[in-house]
Amino acid sequence: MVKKQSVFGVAMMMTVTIASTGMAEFVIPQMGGGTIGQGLAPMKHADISFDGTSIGVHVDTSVGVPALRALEEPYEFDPQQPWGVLSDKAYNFQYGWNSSGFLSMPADGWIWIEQLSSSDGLEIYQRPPATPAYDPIFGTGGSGTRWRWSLSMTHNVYAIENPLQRELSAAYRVYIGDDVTGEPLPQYNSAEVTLTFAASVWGDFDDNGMLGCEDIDALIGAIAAGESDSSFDMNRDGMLNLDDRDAWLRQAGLAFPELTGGEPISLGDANLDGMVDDIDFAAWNSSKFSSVAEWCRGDFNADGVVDVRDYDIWNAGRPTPAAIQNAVPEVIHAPCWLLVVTLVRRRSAIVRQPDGRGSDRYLEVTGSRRYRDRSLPIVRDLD
Ligand SMILES: [Ca+2]
Ligand SMILES: [Ca+2]
Ligand SMILES: [Ca+2]
Repeated sequence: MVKKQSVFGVAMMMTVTIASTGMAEFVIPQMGGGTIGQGLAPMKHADISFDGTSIGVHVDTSVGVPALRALEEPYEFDPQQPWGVLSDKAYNFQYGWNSSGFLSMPADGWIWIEQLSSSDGLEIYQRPPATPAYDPIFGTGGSGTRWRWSLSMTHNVYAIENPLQRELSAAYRVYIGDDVTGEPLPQYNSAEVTLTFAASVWGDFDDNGMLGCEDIDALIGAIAAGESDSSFDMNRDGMLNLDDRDAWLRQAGLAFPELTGGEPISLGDANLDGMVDDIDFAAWNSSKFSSVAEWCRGDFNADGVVDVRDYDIWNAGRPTPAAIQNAVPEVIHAPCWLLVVTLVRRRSAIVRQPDGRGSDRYLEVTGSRRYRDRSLPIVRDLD
């Protein structure tokens, strides 16, 4: 795969183009997502039965949990085609609604499927034999939550743009409803089933299921080095720059709403705990004037050095800067001022020295626990 790159020197920041136009190769959706065809990703059927009174559903457990996968360069979906709705999304259509045998419908009813719940961001589009193909269903795009099944094997497609979790699911009730309206007919018994999916968390570059320092440090390092690795292109604009840093911070904020209220992680929040405070200052302080291209050690602007520009970012990100501003009456952009800051702070603070980078500086994606970094130095102002 050929990647072209060009560098625009703007101040100290580089913007690298990842892909040039005209290189895209259009493909059609494959059952396993990405370019994984049916041979590698088998069908996984939810077999539906009806005995005249009750609906039954049985999901094939011999096939593993389907994985939502996105296309990788240079492959793209033609936006002019119906399946263009899957562009930039991880997707899969291994799951299929299937009849477990001959199905005889009552005179007044038909088999309907209602989506009861689904993971945030999960989208569903119908596929043949349902028509029109790739129309949104099951609540996607404001569509109805009920869907009339044709009784023929149907593999609808599940898609998500920026997965926040490794495990996603969608729950359904399969029932006999009015042939036209889908209103449930109470004389028949329904069945419920949950379909589960695996996904890679967007921005989890080391694929450990968590968004943490390892991930944003890798991103910052790639931006600082002027790399052209498209896997870091968080906002999918074909360039690698601070917009991708900001997109990662937005994604992390969405992943940890209990810390951030769903707002982006703030600039200057070195340890990603949802607060910009002295702990983050200490991270910056322990790396200052070093060639370090790591967010969690204070390179907030991804220029490969930890310096006064990063300090300014931290300072601007503080919700209540009173303590620092009391100690530092005015900001002077010079190394000598930083020495003053350090001296003032050493007089006015108890500083526990850092013990290097820890492995536990992360926030657990699947957990709701607040994970405060213990490996970073604690700075406690006395004033
Ligand atoms: Ca990670
Ligand atoms: Ca913090
Ligand atoms: Ca910097």
